[in-house]
Amino acid sequence: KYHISITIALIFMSMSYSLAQNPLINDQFTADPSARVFGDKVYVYPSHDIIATEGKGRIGWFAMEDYHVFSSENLTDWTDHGMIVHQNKVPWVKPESYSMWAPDCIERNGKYYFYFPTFPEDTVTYGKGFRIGVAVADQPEGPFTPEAHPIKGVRGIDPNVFIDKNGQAYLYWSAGDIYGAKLKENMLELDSEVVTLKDLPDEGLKEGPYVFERNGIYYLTYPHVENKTERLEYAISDNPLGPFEVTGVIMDESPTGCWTNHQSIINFKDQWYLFYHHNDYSPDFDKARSIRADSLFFNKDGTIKKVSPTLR
Ligand code: FUB
Repeated sequence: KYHISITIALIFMSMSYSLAQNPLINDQFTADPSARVFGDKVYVYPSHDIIATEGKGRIGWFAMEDYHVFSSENLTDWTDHGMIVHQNKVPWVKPESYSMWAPDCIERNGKYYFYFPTFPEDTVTYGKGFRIGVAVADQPEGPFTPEAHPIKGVRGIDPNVFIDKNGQAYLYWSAGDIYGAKLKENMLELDSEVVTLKDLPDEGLKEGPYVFERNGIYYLTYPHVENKTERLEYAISDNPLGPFEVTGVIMDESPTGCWTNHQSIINFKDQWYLFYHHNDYSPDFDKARSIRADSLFFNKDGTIKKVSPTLR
């Protein structure tokens, strides 16, 4: 079945060069896009989906062994800067865990901090389940040097970092609910207690936090499963750690059944954009996804207008 999926994917990919801008990357699977504006370019740090095969990941499940970073000056032409972090090159990572899930990257004082969740090798020291590591670079495209240990006090997936106007940085992540804490100036250690972000919906999985600020409003955006597939929702607050008020839907559930979605939101050249993913190139297997972007608009009161994906 997966070989058929791959064949279909390759056919779609070869057709795509003459088609529209979405999906953004056409020669490999990409998911969970974390978009950032660094200088005059947009950089996207996605997960890099591959198809698991015997001895290489868990067949029928997500499989990722590394990360690439892509940049663009116009959101149409993308440069692949190549592999920036590989599971076998991070000291604390279980070799060949194929679980390099959704990352994020942020700049502080001329350094670029790349956050990624995956499984540790030493479960006695780090426990079972996902931990979150950091790799540091002098340029957005690397080379990135991984830290020797995952971040202390953090267990979960989908790291997201937000730096407030006063310079305080925050780390967010998910583990069923969404959690947050202050980060130290060094961006490598927590600087506060971990809080469970309130008041998000009680029911259903919430993951993929992405926080941004606009006109004094802190927006916490997150995929939430209420029905069958993930819907992109948001909540607002006047404080980066909440409490938040559930405010609306950014993108409805996938009309074609892709189970996950995962977002980031940036302002580039005075236009807001939503980055997200869909399984365009793998319609029969929703763990092989492709990143997309569409314009995003706000209402006068600061609420977000729903984005309709430009699906094929
Ligand atoms: O890519 C693996 C997982 O799927 C991510 O961590 C979640 O946000 C979902 O997109």
